[in-house]
Amino acid sequence: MRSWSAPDIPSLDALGLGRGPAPQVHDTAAGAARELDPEGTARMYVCGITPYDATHLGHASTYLAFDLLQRVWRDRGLDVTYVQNVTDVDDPLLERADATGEDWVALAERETELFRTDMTALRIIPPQHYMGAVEAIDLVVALIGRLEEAGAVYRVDDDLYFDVHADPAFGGVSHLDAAVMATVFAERGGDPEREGKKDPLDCLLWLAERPGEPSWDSPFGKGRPGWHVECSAMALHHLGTGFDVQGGGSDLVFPHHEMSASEAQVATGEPFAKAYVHAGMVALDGEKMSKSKGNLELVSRLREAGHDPMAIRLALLGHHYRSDWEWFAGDLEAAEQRLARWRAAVERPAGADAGSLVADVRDAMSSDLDAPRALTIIDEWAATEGTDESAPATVRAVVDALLGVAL
Ligand code: 5CA
Ligand code: ZN
Repeated sequence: MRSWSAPDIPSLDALGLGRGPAPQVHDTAAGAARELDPEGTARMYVCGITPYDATHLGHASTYLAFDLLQRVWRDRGLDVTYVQNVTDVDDPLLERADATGEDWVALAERETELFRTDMTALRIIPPQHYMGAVEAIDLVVALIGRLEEAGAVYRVDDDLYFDVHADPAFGGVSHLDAAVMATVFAERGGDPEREGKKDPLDCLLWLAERPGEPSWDSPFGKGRPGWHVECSAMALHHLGTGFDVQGGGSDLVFPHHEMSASEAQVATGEPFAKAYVHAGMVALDGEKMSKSKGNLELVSRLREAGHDPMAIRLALLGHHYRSDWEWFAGDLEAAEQRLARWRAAVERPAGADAGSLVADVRDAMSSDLDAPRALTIIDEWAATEGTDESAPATVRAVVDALLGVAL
């Protein structure tokens, strides 16, 4: 499906500032930071929205984290092939459409379009391949066929399940023990209690047609894809195996990223991603911001209220991407003041020498995307007077290239 328009990204190299260092990023599977420095092109898949409600600040914060990683890679001189999905057919979407009486396709299209508008306003770099689950049905069917050949598929009634024991590396993303997996699986869309399954953790690959629900033809009968296999199929199709980063919020570590990695690994015999990178959860009123609970602060609502998207972006940048944090309206006021201070500082005819600032911001951003540290470095520069006439333009370019904030 259509992606959204890309922001301009200045090249610091072209401005004579050289190239930045390789990023060190925390890999959930390794439990440690890893250097992510591929040759030539970095390949990244980030799990996209389920479009049954509007983009909230939790979504924005997660996509911002991967936007920052792209900026570090680009500053290093790499190209980035970036893929993102839209889960445009799944239980929560169909349930919402049913509850409100809206056509599920129209609901998904409307919310996906709002998401594109929000991402554009926040200057989030778009994926080159933006693909809906509906568009990927053939890819999913082909992948399930490969899993069948590998002996990893069985039926419960007319539904198809993936046998998690077919993957010797199962558990290698989350490292959770079986009891915790069963609890989390039940909380996040799984069905550990279903009778007829070989293992409670086995996950759905193909859901046979249900009355009143959309379905597609397949060699296994009419139905629709399970959630996890959708992402395995799209990532493998666009990126192949062993791509650099599988990303998303930390609520996707298990079961989603564990299952999609296992399915891909059993089908191909190769590791799925090199690193699994997860953003922390944003809360509101003491609880994880979520469409299902309704405790949301929407990007579109803040924009409509007249807040500058660059201030929204700065407010999100004030929190390290891996931390869980709570949104307070005061964050936005503070970010608006910071934005005004920075804008005034880059409008000055001269400022303090920015030579060490460039290196320091690069160091912060390549050290597990430490945006809060980068903000402090810019704050200090903005608060200092100086006579370097080239410094304001340099700082403007650094803030744009590495933090994505247009001053
Ligand atoms: N469509 C699936 C992924 S294939 C999905 O999780 N959709 S979602 O709409 O629920 O979430 C979209 C992205 O936002 C996911 O990466 C998810 O991890 C992230 N996310 C959801 N809620 C929050 C939150 N409160 N804070 C931070 N990130 C969040
Ligand atoms: Zn996904």
